[in-house]
Amino acid sequence: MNQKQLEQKLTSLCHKDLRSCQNAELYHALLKLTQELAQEKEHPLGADHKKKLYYISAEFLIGKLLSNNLINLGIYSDVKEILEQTGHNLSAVEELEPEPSLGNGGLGRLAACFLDSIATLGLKGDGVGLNYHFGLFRQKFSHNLQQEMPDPWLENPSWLKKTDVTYEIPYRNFTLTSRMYDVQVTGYHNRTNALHLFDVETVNESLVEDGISFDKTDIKENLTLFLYPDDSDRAGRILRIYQQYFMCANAARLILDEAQAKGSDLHDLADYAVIQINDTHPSMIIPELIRLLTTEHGFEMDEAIEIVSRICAYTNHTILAEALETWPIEFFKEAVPQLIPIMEILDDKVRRKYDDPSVYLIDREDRVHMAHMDIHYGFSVNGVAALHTEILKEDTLHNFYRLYPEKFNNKTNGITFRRWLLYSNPELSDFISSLIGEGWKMNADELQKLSDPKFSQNAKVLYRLLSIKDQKKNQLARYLKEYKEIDINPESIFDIQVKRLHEYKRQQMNLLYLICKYQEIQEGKLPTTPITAIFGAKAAPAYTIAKDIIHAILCLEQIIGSDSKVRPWLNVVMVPNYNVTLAEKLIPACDLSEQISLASKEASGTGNMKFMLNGAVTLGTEDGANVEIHQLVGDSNIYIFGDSSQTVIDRYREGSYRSRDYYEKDPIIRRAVDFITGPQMMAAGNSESLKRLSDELLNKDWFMTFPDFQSYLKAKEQAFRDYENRTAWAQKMLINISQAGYFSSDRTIREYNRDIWKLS
Ligand code: 26Q
Repeated sequence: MNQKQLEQKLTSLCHKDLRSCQNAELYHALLKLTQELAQEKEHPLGADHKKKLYYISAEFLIGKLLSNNLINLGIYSDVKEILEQTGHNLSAVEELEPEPSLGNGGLGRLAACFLDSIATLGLKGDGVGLNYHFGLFRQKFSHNLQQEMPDPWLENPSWLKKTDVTYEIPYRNFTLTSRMYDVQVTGYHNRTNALHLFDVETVNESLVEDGISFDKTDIKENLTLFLYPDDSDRAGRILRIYQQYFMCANAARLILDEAQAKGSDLHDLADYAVIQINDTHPSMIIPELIRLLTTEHGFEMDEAIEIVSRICAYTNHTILAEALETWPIEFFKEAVPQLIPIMEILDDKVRRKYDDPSVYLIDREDRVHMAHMDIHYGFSVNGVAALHTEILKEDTLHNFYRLYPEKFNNKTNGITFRRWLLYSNPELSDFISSLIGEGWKMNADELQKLSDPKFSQNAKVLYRLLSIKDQKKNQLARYLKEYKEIDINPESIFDIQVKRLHEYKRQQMNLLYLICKYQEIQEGKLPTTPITAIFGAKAAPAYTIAKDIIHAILCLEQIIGSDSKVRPWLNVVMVPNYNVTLAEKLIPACDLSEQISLASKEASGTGNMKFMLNGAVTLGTEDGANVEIHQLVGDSNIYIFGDSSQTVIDRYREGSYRSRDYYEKDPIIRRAVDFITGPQMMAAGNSESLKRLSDELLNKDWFMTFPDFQSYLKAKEQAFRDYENRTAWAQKMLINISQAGYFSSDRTIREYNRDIWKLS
């Protein structure tokens, strides 16, 4: 469709001249247009390839879809121009689109990037998940505390299309009728796949009371209300089982139906389907498929197990003990007793074969280890970055690796460059294309051409790179002012840490640094260039210490904000409601990317890749994919600090760490920690919360901020010094961009397909 035709089509969808349209009318027309164009690229069932991938995930953090779809359909610039010519502005139209927050962080965003790459590579693969009505909560700050509010995203019209597919999903004492809703997944200049989100028609949104609390007892009415309902009590935890089973039972029926529709007799299911289990949340797909094959399709148990084991592959995203799902068997008894005999058979087979209780499915306390089921009864186990996979093999899952070395493989994460560069940073995209042509958009490795000395030694290129960064910093400053009433100085260094709030990610270490900096500036030691430290993070509603960390950051923000001497030199900003939409604006504007998790704890990280691609320089530990970033860019283009993962793992094993020793010996640490409960903070905040945080650091500090602190300080100061040499800094930026091609999710998906899915 050329620009003229597009304009005519939009006019007919609006039923009036575009000039007289409101933004809401334009948004609805664009939504319809996009859906029609995307539909033309759908491939009917069975028309092309026989085998299909089902990517099952409790989270799909897809972000807003309008611009992404326009880009993938190749009409973004035409639409933008049409709007401008008729007196409108695409950004203003985008503001009307609600962001579906159907995920919480990296795992959900990864699933969304993967769907984009699967479609872009022309592979037949759909996502399967749940249609949460409220997704993750909307975050507000009041009195320096996080408040959680529901975040509705479903409206009419929406990207979600009702389908005719419905199933009867059995629970212990009732049955729910499900319905499948589809969101189109457009590939970049390629096919359209689907994200299938299942829902129950009986959900009752009016159950939501004050904030995000609701009555957890009536499953029919609350099943898909929220992503991660508060699981601090038993009812909340059982609700998660109901949700997970709902996702898996629907997925299982869909997979069997589609295979049969394509001619499978189910004995040959492996020729028609492969399932990627995204962390353990969808693990019930294994016993449910076995159950359906044996009870409804007449299979013998052994053959059913064999068939299912040949199609399921499991991805592990974490080594943190508390995130490895184990559920008391009584929860299953209460919600889905039909799975228990199957899981007992699966456990029994393991016990007969292996004399090692650490690999059993059901432990002595009658808890089911979901990951164990995936590893025994799946054909592939992958970690999400090289270091993470090594730690799984050598440490966390070592006893499984000894049994099944052939199942283990690494798939280093990636990100879609369509959203994280083409869309979020068109200025940089266009500049890259002007230097090396457009080929990098299809083949990200071509970015390496940017490391040619003819660019890295070229003053004009470096100057332009810096001026694009300035432009993005100015755009961010304007946006924060207009939409969040936050003032930041675009001439300052933008030092950014945005990610879920978790102690292992160590926002508290950044906080301690900023306290030191504040104290230094007060004493007259000024930085050469002012610093803006930006945080964005949501804390799980029941995670007390995470909320204490947010509280302390907000208190510091307030203290510095009212200190006229320090304020021009240091600004601490915690942006509320960090989400995909904000990430798209923050990341391109960043100078220094904080990736400071305790080595061994961050499985991969994907924010680190987005920052690098946009020309930020990383300040990070040798953790997750930082290790691979470091290898690619070399020592002089990254700031690495802190203890190695081996040192950390050994220190945990010895149990030798005492944070108080560091506090007593190191006056800098002592002064910063004392500040948390000092008079200024106490006046700004809540003494109980501040005291709890300080006690946690002094008596536990489980994620070892103190041992890394001096090394963090040194590396960060070095980065700020280096920033002053603008040419040298621009060279670091360029090298980072040039090496980012490896982190395209197209590369990751090619590897999944080559080693695991084997789709044609
Ligand atoms: C577990 C049990 C009960 C309730 C909830 C959970 C739960 C929920 C979400 C456990 C884990 C998650 C999310 C994990 C996650 O986002 N992991 C991140 O995955 C990214 C993609 O692979 C990695 O880059 C990050 O390093 C990893 O932290």
